Amino acid sequence: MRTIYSEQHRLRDARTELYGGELVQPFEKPSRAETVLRVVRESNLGEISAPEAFSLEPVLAVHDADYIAFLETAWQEWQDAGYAGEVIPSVWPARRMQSRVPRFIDGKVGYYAMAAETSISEGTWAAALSSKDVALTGAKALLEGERGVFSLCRPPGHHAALDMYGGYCFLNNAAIAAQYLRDQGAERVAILDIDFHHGNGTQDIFYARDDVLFCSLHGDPEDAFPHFLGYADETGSGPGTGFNRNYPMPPGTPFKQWQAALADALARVDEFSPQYLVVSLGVDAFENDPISFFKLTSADFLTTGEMIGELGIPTLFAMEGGYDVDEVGVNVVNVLKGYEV
Ligand code: SP5
Ligand code: ZN
Repeated sequence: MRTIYSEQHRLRDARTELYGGELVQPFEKPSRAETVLRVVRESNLGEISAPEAFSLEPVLAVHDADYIAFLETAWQEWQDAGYAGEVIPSVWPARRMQSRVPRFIDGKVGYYAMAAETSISEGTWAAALSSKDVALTGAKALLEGERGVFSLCRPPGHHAALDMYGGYCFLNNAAIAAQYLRDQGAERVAILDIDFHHGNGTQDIFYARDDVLFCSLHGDPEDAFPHFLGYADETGSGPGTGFNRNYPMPPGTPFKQWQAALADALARVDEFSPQYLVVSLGVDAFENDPISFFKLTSADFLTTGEMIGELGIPTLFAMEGGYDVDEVGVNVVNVLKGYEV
């Protein structure tokens, strides 16, 4: 399987993450992608290629133009305000307040953020742009006939919604790729999100649509980030009713239970008979992940890849989360190897 990778991901190297009331070194850091790349190489998964550069058009097909304009200038506007730290929101349009976009950067940040843990740093926008190129290059390879491609995206994307960033995500790489596949002629595309966290951004983007099926396995929002979306009764709206499937699971969930949810999600995907499948490939369901609470082992990720491969659908794997830096490479490559069996 081919891997698409860009060194530009290193431009996303924030100093701070708001965690437990402290500013700590971010869990989502450059060494994650370096480790994954190293294990891809060591395991001879296949060729590693650089992405092609795409315009903003496929980005604007899933994100609002005003949100994109905000991301482009947020760091500079924060500098212009004279702040010493990284961009962190301190105020939100909470219940019964206005939802107008304010002029000053503090207000804009609160408007476009869905979470405060994710600092915008210098270089974040450039890295996010390259991450979407990595995803789109993978999607293009599928259109050209490849059976499986790994887009080693960083920063990740599945928490980024129509007009919101957060959860370490800025541009929704999986959603951008899925929409691109649709726009290039695919009638139906399915997205399977196996990252530990609910893919609230992807759900948001496709919620009212019946041409993109979204299925997500994740920590119950009662207990896990992003807390405000991801319940099982969110099944889609209007024409999209029945085309959104959530599988929230409690703390301590072992593979046996997670696998049953995966089997159900895969049955839904099969029934939908999409031309392409996009997998939001987070491996933070791993038992030693520092911020998550499922109990999957490294071997379980191999089984996961095998189960996905049994569908026989051309698949784009887009990297999302996974924060045990020592094991993130093995876990990701196990999914990809399992798929190829
Ligand atoms: C792409 C992705 O995986 N994003 C995840 C963003 C999660 N950020 C918030 C983490 C809050 C963790 N709190 C966990 C407490 C563990 N003791
Ligand atoms: Zn995650």
